[in-house]
Amino acid sequence: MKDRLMNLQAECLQKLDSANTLAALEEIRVTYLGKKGPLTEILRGMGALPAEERPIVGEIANQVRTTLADALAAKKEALGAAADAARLEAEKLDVTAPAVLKNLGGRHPIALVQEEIENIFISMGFSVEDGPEVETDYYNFEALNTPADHPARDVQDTFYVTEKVLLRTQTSPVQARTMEKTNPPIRMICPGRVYRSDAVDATHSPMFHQIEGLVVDRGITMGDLKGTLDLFAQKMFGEQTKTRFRPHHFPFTEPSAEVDVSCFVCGGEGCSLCKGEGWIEILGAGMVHPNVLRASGIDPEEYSGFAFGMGVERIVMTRYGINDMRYLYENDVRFLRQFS
Ligand code: 2NM
Repeated sequence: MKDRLMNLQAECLQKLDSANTLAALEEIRVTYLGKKGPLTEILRGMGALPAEERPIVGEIANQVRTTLADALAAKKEALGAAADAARLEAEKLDVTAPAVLKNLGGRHPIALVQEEIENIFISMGFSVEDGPEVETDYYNFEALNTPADHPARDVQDTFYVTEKVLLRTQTSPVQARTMEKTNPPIRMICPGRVYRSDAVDATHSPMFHQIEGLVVDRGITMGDLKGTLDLFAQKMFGEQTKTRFRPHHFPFTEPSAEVDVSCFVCGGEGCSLCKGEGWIEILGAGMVHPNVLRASGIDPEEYSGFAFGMGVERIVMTRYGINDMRYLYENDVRFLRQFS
């Protein structure tokens, strides 16, 4: 009986040795240690043995069972560790390897120029504000001293949603809203989309981008306007840039001016960019009309202000020599890639 037990143990250990899957281990366990296995059979049959052999066989059988159970457990752990190692090896990846960058996008030139302009004004202490693109007639026109019979209010020029609600034609309603809710001093710009009922061509689009600025405080003069726009022009187009104010009319400012910058290509000599003029028109500006201040609850006897506005597309086109606005909206990657 002892020999049989020792043979069983040797046989089982040998099989364990060559087993290399968890399934094979389980099969070995069932075969040797299972309820129908030889070891169970021997232990069950002990009653038939002579009394003096029982404790001896019992002890050996228990030893064999312990030995085999331990060997099974050890092998199971070894197989598990090997499987873990194999999986780690198979799933290994180099997190420091450079990524494969396919068709990486870039910033749109309108966004680039808008941010550049924002940063110039932020550096002068302006805040950047925004407001709704779907506006009321009040903020878009009334509050900005634009009377009911003004051509800008014509349905030909403006997209109306209802009689009193429209797509803003300028970003100045944001300034009216800001003046209404903030006490001076105010120094702000408002970049954003505006909408006008224009047919698409090389220089027109029914949607375009504006940046308008506003400063309101005690004692603000046209000198402050000139100084601010001079500094802006220098930072935007180069240190030697000059500005030129030409008298103009806007309903929300008085006096008003169109503002040119000296040509950054020829410096004022005249070239193809400035069409021989030496100057490029980029801004409208003026001193905020007393009616505009009053409409927003600011006393024009105590405060004065200046405001200005520019079209972002026009600046992008001038800056990069783009002769057709439609390129800016077509999103052809051959065009866009040139800016990233
Ligand atoms: C321009 C030109 C001149 C302007 C005026 C105002 C406000 F709200 F203060 F009345 N905001 N922007 C303004 C003045 C805009 O754009 C060509």
